[in-house]
Amino acid sequence: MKFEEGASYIFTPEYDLEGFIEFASKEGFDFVQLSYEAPLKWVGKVSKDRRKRIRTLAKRLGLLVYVHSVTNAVNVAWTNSRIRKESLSQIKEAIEFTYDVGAELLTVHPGWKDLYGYRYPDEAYALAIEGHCELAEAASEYGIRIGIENMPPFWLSFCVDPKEARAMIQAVDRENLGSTLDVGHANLLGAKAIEEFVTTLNDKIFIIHIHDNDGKRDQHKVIGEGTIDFHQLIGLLAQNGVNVPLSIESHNLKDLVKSKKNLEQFLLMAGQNSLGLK
Ligand SMILES: [Mn+2]
Repeated sequence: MKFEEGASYIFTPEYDLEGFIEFASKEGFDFVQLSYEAPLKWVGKVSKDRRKRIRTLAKRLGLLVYVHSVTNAVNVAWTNSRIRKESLSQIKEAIEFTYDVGAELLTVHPGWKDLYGYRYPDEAYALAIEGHCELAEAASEYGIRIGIENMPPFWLSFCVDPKEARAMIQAVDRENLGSTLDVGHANLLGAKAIEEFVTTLNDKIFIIHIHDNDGKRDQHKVIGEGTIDFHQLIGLLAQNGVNVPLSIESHNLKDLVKSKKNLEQFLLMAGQNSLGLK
């Protein structure tokens, strides 16, 4: 099994999309995950022409592209209906951006309970499901899949543990909607959680976000510098036939390069253990 390895750049104040694509190509990544953060100046303002140039550049360099949707202040479960409408509209813009840059998979967040959602969690959950159905339908018109990401166990987010993640995907029940499995977030639930996610979600996992942490905080550390057992993770993926892109999420380019090197060591080790990996 050969996994695609990708670079994803998060929490960065500057966002040079073309430069990032060139960096990823130079460092031998198979794909890039671009973040669409509409309210900020860089991505939301990317013209149609520039999107086309990005698509052409990635194609010329042989890189696949995946997209992470706007997340800041965006919530499919807002109980304030006008703000919720704006959230859905920004995620739909992200779907269009995904299409324009030649990608076919968009990661979104599951939504969370706001002030009233906290008091009426069933109603908030119903809003989240209805919102994801609407988004899945909008995405299917572009031939795009949506992965709902599992979140760290903080705040009031939906889709934190494997059962919740599976239940949300089943409730939406659209072929083009599945899971973005973030193993760093999963690790915050305990050592067994990653395994439970892989076995529970299985063929509904569309892409994996990969980074490390100490099991307590969502640190986005370099792979191998936290408590995640990557050797075990790769074995699990192979045993379950989950051959999906591995998107390394780092704070900076240096960490991305280090993480890639370490990930390749883990892949190599797993291969040596006769799990059929290459
Ligand atoms: Mn993530």
